[in-house]
Amino acid sequence: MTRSGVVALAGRPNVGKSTLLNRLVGEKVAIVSERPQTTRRAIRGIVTVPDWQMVLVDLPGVQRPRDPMTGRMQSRMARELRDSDAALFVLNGQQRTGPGDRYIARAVAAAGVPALIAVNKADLLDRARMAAALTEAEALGLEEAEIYPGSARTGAGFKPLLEALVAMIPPGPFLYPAEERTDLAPSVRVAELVREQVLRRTRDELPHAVEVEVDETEERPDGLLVIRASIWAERESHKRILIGAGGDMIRQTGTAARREIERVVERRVHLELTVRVRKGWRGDDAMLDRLGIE
Ligand SMILES: Nc1nc2c(ncn2[C@@H]2O[C@H](COP(=O)(O)OP(=O)(O)OP(=O)(O)O)[C@@H](O)[C@H]2O)c(=O)[nH]1
Ligand SMILES: [Mg+2]
Repeated sequence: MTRSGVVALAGRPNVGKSTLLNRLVGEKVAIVSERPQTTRRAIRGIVTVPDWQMVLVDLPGVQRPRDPMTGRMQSRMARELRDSDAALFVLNGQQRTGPGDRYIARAVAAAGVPALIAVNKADLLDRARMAAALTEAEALGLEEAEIYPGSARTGAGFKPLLEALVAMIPPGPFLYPAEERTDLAPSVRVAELVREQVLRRTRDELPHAVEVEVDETEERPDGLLVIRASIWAERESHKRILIGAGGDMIRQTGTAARREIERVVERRVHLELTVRVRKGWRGDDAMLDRLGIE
């Protein structure tokens, strides 16, 4: 008899949900960056062993809605929590818990699913801060939820957490083929890898103002994969930054993204990037629909 279940990862932006997902899956499924709100879509990562399958849903970090995009990301969280078998609430042990965490704790409690709390970034905490973080986690009021300290970056504390998650999944048939690691469409996965490199090279409001879309993929007879993608910016000034002096920035972005893409598709890639401007795309429902940001 197999077991299978869906575990939703919730937490404030930047606490390390995607890093933890990638570690659990053993592959880069979700992109990671220092910028808050890196994850914009609910991304599924799948772990399969002979007798169980766990589908982890990496949810966008939650904060106060500021624009229609953030609003969509939040209602998605509530829905995904309700539809899951268990919730993993991730905290950044470096930060004190705050209103955002209490909001998420209420959403987890309202969803009525069993929950665990991971206190992440243990590698950056001294004993006193870790002790305080555990006490703050306890004070969030999810009384049934066990608390696991650890580090998604180093893997410390990861085994007991995984075992506890596995114990929460119910009997049932596998939801995805055993070899699948994610439900992301290949073109979206590629677009995300480009966006990750843009995030690493931009700051302030620019990371939030950028989206990437794959326009075309062409397989050459010699096996080369030609990918054309657009980087959407909201302003001409953003476009200039993204292209950089003499095209330096876009070239570096393209080279780094191509390497990451080649690792995932396991073949040679030629990547062509074009920076385009669409004013206010984050408030444009048609554009958000097309980009799959529900
Ligand atoms: N030192 C340390 N850094 C970590 C750890 N986990 C994640 N990070 C870093 O924290 C930053 C945010 O990580 P993400 O995995 O993108 O965080 P997230 O919760 O998915 O963020 P959003 O998608 O914005 O909600 C990145 O720079 C990670 O490398 C950890 O255990 N230790
Ligand atoms: Mg993320």
